[in-house]
Amino acid sequence: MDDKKIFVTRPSMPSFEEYTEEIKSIWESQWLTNNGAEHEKLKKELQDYLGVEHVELLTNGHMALELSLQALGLKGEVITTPFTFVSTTNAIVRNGLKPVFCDIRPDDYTMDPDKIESLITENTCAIMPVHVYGNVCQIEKIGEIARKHHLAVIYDAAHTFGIRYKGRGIAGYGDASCFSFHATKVFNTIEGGAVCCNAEMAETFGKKLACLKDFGIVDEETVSWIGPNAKMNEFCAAMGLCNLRHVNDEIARRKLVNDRYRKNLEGIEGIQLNAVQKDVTPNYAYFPVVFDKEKFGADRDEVFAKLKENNIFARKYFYPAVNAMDCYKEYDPMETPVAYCMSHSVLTLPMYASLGMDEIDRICEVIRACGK
Ligand code: T4K
Repeated sequence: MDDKKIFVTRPSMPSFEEYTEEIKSIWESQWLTNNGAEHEKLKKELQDYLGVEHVELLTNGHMALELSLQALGLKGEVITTPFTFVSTTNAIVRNGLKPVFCDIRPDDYTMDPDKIESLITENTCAIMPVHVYGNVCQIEKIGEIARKHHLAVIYDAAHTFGIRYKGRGIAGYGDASCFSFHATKVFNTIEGGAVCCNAEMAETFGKKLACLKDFGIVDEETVSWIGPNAKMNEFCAAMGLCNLRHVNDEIARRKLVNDRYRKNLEGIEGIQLNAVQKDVTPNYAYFPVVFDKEKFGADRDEVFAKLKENNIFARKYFYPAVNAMDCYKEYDPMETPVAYCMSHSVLTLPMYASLGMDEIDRICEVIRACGK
């Protein structure tokens, strides 16, 4: 067994010198948080990079989801996917809204638009789909349904940094898109997140978000909403400014990792690799693999255990499906059978820019040895 542990991911980081150079100005200004200079600079640079008119920076991706729902002032039911990180659903429930789970597509694991309309009731107010693993949702179909039924669409875009769809930044679709800049993401600000929207939404929704993330304070004597503290601080923004300089290189190196995995695993019976989507410029955020025991000879849990024995820590993102979690026991996970099945058969393999080609070959060798 190789002694070196391989984790599902490692954060991308600038050099120590680049970061310390970036934070020098914070000592000069003694401005640590509350929309400081680094915050403002990052906001502007992200607007350009993501190709979107408004970016509101936040403490994390979860607060992006939670505050988007609050800023829209929604009431009732939100149609969402159970095949996601629990944050998506928690954001809905913590706003006093009711999640209604829609099943997913078997090839890219995103919400199945053909199953949305049957879930719409007079109480439905919004759809919250997830571009899971960086796979872009069926944007046009979801948009059409939302327009027909007057529903808001808030995308959980936590996995989708830098992705373009039909040549346009993914952040510009829907009423709002919520990003995570957590350490484990393609682009990180240590902890962080953002809500992105177009100019039209920025006027009301964007302005409200800016107040909501600061307790709902409008000015020194006016508090108009009940908000938390969800402001990104200067040290996180500085990390973002450094990482943004290298993010194209980060994605290019992830592509090499992706290609090596594909070369090793493509064509093996019983192994389904992630869909290659038309019109999408990907970011290679995750490398999900679905195992079919009948055909491959081993199930997901057996492969997971064998990898672990070899010091390779793949993860079962996303198991259990949210509607199978203890805290959501009022739901029946069998009502979304595709999500249920995927959550039992998917494994996300290690994926990060500095993962070595020899390490990928070793991971694939362990996987292949599990098969027939
Ligand atoms: N929506 C979706 C669809 C999401 O996936 C997420 C977050 C959110 C919303 C909410 O966004 P945030 O509020 O988190 O910004 C991780 C992340 O904490 C979470 O951000 C992410 N999704 C989720 C999919 O994965 P864990 O509990 O699996 O992380 P953890 O600590 O086990 O880290 C995974 C591996 O990464 C470690 O084994 C080693 C490596 N690692 C991790 C950290 C934190 C490092 O090498 N260095 C580090 O600093 O949740």
